[in-house]
Amino acid sequence: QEYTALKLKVKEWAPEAEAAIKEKVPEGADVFFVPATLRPETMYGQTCCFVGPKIKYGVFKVSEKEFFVITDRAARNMAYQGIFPGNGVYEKVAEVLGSACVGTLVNAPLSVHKEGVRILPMESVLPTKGTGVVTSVPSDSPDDYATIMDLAKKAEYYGIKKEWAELEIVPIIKTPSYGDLTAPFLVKKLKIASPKDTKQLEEAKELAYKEGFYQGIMVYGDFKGEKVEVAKPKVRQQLLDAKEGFAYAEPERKVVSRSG
Ligand code: ZZB
Repeated sequence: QEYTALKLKVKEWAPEAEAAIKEKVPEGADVFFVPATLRPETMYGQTCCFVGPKIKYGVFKVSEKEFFVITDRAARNMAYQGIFPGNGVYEKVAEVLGSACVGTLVNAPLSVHKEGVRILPMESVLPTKGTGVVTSVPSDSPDDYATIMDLAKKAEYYGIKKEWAELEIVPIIKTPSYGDLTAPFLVKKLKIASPKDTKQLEEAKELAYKEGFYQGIMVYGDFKGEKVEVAKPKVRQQLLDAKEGFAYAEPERKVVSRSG
């Protein structure tokens, strides 16, 4: 599974996370949340970034100036992919729970939201997949759309500011069947009421992947008007060239997975 890992630089820490990492990261160093995505062409539409509230994350040293927030498992994998300075070596300088990070403001590369996006909680984040950090694109990911709707509805319960979950959802890709906001369309069509409707969400995800990849046309960004199939590797390459992203491969898993 070949992912694009994206570097979301922390602009302002949530207080609890700040307390956990303070004095463990040198002053002036940059810390990045690093989600893994299969859909680099949708990065314009990022409106927040999810962590599992109960997941334990490490803060790993890439250099004196750069630190990554990811799971231990992802750090171990990255250590064999030339992402850290020494082969097989990864230095953890701090640990922080996902819930402590909620509210942190990060810069999301390519996102229309230049002011930054917030770290928000998502119960369904798997600690065993990708980096355990998931960037949210509610225009094109049904899971993300269902989750932000729920977060906005129950903001107080989740201990977040409602407006953190209400950033504008801008059309990125249009398809003949679902219009220019695929995820909201499918969530409505399949009558998905909450992130707990996992069976329908799985179906919506499959439909969104297929239609988006084979029929999608970009309606935003440098490759506006081009087919998704064609634009996808180009957007990815831009992120790699700008050092805002890097390739991250997931070791073989037992389940059969689709190719990215
Ligand atoms: C941004 C994005 C935009 C994604 C989209 C999807 C879609 P899959 O599809 O199951 O093989 N993801 C990554 N890591 C995790 C994790 N640890 N827990 C839960 N979800 C995770 O998985 C790949 C996608 O699942 C990734 O690509 C990521 O969300 C999420 F418009 O990144 B994606 C129709 C899907 N659209």
